Formats: sequence, structure tokens, C-alpha cells
Amino acid sequence: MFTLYAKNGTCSMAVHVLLNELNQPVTMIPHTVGDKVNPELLKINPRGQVPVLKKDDMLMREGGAMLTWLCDEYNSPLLPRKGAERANVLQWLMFANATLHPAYARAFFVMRNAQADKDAMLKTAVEAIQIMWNEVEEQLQKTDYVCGKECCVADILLTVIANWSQYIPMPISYGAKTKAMFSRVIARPSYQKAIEVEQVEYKAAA
Ligand SMILES: N[C@@H](CCC(=O)N[C@@H](CS)C(=O)NCC(=O)O)C(=O)O
Repeated sequence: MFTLYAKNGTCSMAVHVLLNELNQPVTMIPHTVGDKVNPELLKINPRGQVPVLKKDDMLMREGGAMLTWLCDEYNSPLLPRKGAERANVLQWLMFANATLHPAYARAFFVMRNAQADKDAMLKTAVEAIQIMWNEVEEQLQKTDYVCGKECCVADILLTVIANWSQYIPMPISYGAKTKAMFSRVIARPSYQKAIEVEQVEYKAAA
């Protein structure tokens, strides 16, 4: 049985959705207790960040690693085992995890911390995010999902991250193909179950 330290709607949600895809039962442990970071989480991740995944003696940090490892461990079609197809899915997974996720983190950092020039800094951060969603839309001109006809693990993480735009007070838009991809991903039973457990309102597909 897996234990997932998680915060509703954040990047840990992608790991939650994937565990549902794999029919793996999971105990969810909240990131926050009262108004403080869960001391149990701080003991295993001094950064106080989620996701952290535990099973028996195994403890993992870094969501991208979890998504990759879980797909491999359970032989999931969401990440092909080898070849150019695997390379392509890994490329889009890392785009989501290591390029798009930090771009949102920059915007949130500005919102929380900037004193002078806050609007200009946020505008720059949002423009960078928009360029990335335009890239996704361009890719989706050719395929239903970023790596082809079938959903892959990268689509799941992209769909989770897109829903963070609602917390940024400047518009971020998605193309029609991108919104159609989000709609297909959130319609999956695995995603619906995570939405229900995490009490997330999904807005990015509208
Ligand atoms: N590189 C890390 C980033 C983790 C991360 O930024 N987690 C955020 C949620 S998306 C978090 O824990 N935020 C809570 C906080 O920092 O208080 C990963 O991919 O696991």
C-alpha cells in the first residue's frame, strides 16, 4: 500500500491520478496541519514539499521520478518501455515537470514576494507560461494527446498544472486542442476519483 504526502490540486495530484490509473490503493497524508507544514512531512522532506511517496522501506521525492518509476514498475502504457516513443513521452513529461512547473513557481514567487515592479515581473512570468502553452497547442495540432492518439503520463501532469492558472491574476489562455485534451484527461475515472478526493474544481478545460 502506497502513502502519498500531498496537497490538493498541486503537482502531487498527478501522482495520485497515476496511482488510480494503476489501481494502487493509496493513503493520502496532508501537506498542512492547521496552518503549519505537517511535521511528519518535514521529517522526511526538510523542504516541506510534496509529493513524497512511501511504500514499505522505499521513500521517494521528486514527482517526475515517481511518475516515471510507477509507470515502469507497473508496466503502464502511459509510458512506453523503450525506443523513440519512450523518448518522446519522457521529453514531454520533463517539459511539464522541469520547464512548465518552474514557470508557474516563478509566477507564484513574484505574487508572494515582489515589492516594486510586481505587475511587470508577473507579466514577464505569465508571458513565459503562455509561450509554453502555445507550444503544447502547436503539438496538439497533429495528435489528440501530446505524444499521439493515446493519453500518456505527460498529458496527466500538464492537465494538473494547467488548473493552477486560476490562481494567477493575469490571463493565461489555452488553444482549442489543448482544452480538448484537458477534457479527455479529466474525464478518465482515475482523474475523476482524484478530483473527488482532493475536492478540486477543474477550470482549465472551460
Ligand atoms: N521538484 C519538485 C517540486 C515540488 C513542489 O514544488 N511542490 C509544491 C507543490 S506543486 C509544494 O510542495 N508546495 C508547497 C509548499 O512549497 O509549501 C517535484 O517535482 O517534486
